[in-house]
Amino acid sequence: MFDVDAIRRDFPLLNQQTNGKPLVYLDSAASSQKPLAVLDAVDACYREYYANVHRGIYDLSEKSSDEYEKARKKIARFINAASWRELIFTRNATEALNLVAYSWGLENLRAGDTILVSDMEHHANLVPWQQVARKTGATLTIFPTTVGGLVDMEAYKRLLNPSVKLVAFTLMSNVLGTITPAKEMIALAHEVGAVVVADGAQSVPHLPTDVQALDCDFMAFSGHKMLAPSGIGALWGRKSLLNEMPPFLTGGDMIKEVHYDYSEWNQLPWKFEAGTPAIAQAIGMGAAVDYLNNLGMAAIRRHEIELTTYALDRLSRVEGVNILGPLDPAQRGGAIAFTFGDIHPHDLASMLNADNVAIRAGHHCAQPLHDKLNISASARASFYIYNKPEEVDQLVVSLNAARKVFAI
Ligand code: C6P
Repeated sequence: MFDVDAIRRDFPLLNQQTNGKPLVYLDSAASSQKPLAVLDAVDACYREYYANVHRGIYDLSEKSSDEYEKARKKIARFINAASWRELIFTRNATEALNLVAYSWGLENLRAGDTILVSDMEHHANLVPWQQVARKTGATLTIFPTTVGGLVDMEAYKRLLNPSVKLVAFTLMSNVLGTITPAKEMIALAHEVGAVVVADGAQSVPHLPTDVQALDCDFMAFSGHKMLAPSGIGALWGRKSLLNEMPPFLTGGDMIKEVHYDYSEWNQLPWKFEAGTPAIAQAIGMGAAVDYLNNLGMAAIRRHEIELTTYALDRLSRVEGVNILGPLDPAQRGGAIAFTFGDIHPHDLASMLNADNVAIRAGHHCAQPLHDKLNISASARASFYIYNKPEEVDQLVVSLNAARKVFAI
């Protein structure tokens, strides 16, 4: 039983009103709220055993290091990594993607090589590849989505050839909601010898994830979209690749030996974790994974499909609403971007805010996709484990009120 009322009791922030109107939080694709279990884990870290990790030969530091490494193991299991050594803590998905671009990309790409990315990528999975292409002389090629917001598999296959050394794409679009057919896409990319970088920022919080079954080479994700504190995320990478890669950042903790004229690197995963890490945040991410596991990722996905089905149906019946991305809930996640007549999404979000309904408006860090769709911005409602159908109803009521004000 997926008991949303019980879940909501774990999220004190959701239980608030402004001008007598209850908060309707529909922006979890930007960042999720945090349950008590995560707040308590972070609080306990600072109150009871906080110290720097991997450095102190005293009880507090050993406890802190243990808890930090326990969190890593939980998160590695959560995505079914073959080894916890393949799980590198980063600040967020953006830093994880930059790590691959600057470490693997600069070392392995050169003129004549192709980097292939989709047309619906978040800037975090596009701009680093633009930079690497500029620095190495490699060519950046974009593969398209169809009018319906699905990957154009025929075009993708046509663009794959032995010059393609790296393919990077999202597992779930933060604008179109599209769940990409990743397994098939990865197998096709491997056939031409390409390395595959999967952006799991939106998918890992919402879908069961198994990096071994997917068979990708790298996957990036953020803690803050999956109930954890901000400031912590992860890169999972295949050990054989990570072992060969140079460090991204250098300094303390990532070294085995340092001399004035040379240094040797620490083993995985610490080779890629320079400096004091986000200790309490990582421990909070471990607690978030426990919370998600208790609910069960399959049950979370079922809840999301139910809510998305309901929302797509209700929204599509609001005159003037144009939903972006696939309309089949099985092919998409719970981030629903839309335009509403000629109301600017920022004006719409401000009006909805007056009803205490929080949505996101703008290009959602996917400006090229909006350019392609010939729109400057969109509004986006996104759901998570604590959202309920009544909140979709409130969104629809507020949209209809906005329609009257803007006379569309
Ligand atoms: N998208 C959104 O509102 P960071 O900011 O590093 O935690 O995540 C970056 C990122 C990468 N890929 C995808 C598919 C994403 O959705 C995001 C973050 C948020 O859509 C904030 S812009």
